[in-house]
Amino acid sequence: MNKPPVAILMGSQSDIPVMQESANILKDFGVPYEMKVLSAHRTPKETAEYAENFRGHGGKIFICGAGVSAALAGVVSAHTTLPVIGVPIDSGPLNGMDALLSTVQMPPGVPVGAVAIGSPGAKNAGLLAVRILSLGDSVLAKKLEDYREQQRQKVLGTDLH
Ligand code: RP5
Repeated sequence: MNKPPVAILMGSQSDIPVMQESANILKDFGVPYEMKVLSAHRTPKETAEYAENFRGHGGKIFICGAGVSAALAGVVSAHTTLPVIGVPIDSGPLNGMDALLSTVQMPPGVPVGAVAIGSPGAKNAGLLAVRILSLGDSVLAKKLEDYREQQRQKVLGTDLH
């Protein structure tokens, strides 16, 4: 049990600015995480090994971001039975549509929960991870209620003239 509950993985160092959105949410909610660059295509053995060992070391949820032919979330899901959230990154000439389809079109039996392309998806991936963890954590559940109320107040406080 030496791993934090959430692993944020990404296919390249160039994905860091987008995946930082997931990290920011986890920080805000006080959820420990580990962030690593691991590529399904460029470091396949290391990726498989990491995915296989994460649960045994206390890990609970993967957030995987990758661009272009984005195989990372799917490959991680193939090597674990933990929940995997996939973030399609808009890093290629197709602006993330390629990564979206790669991430969302998983074969039946190997699930990946795909979120929106880019930073909004990375932010929601962090929130989704917090929601999953809140199933067994009443403190996190209360923080999520507070977060939702803050969003409500922000909308209601917007006066247009
Ligand atoms: C993907 O290729 C990565 O996830 C990244 O989004 C994209 C480009 O990678 P780099 O060429 O910047 O390393 O595998």
